[in-house]
Amino acid sequence: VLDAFAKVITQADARGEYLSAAQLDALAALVKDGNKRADTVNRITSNSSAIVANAARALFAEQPQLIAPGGNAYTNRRNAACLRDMEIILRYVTYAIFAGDASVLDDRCLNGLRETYLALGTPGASVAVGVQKMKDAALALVNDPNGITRGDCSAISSEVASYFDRAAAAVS
Ligand code: PEB
Repeated sequence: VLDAFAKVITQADARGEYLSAAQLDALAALVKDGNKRADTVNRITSNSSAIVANAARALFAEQPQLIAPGGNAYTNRRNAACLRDMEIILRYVTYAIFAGDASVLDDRCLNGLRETYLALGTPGASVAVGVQKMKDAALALVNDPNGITRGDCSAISSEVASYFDRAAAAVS
């Protein structure tokens, strides 16, 4: 598991070089905007249950065959497994946001997930739709101007979006 600092240090060390000016600038920007990152993780974390439940409800409304008899989320056991999977993915996305690096998401959640779903017969494309719905909800929270100092959240928003997109691409 790497964070944004460990990532550039590992890369520089592999070449036996000092950190470059561009790398130092990028890390300084990360520190400067650290409160945006922490607020983002806090907002998503404290709304995680609603994010997961609303995304699953919307997914099942769009793809009712999933919860119809014979569907992949039919029966309480499979429905619970589905909600749990979405919760796990969201949790690793929040770790990646806080670390400023996707490696924790890749290594501990997405690696082998496509193969797992193939083996289970779980439709990965449907999981990806659920992940995209969680992304929309998370971005709405990140960009909600209520109760927070207003600022430019475009960089953190696109970074947040990229982790959800990465998860969706890994299973679809
Ligand atoms: C991945 N998901 C399931 C299983 C595993 C994962 C390993 C099999 C074991 C089990 O049932 O618990 N586990 C999960 C994950 C990590 C992990 C992400 C990362 C660290 O350790 N079914 C649908 C929807 C979708 C879904 C499209 C959006 O119709 C998910 C939710 N995952 C789903 C279902 C099962 C499952 C298992 C229904 C149960 C499948 C079955 O037993 O038939």
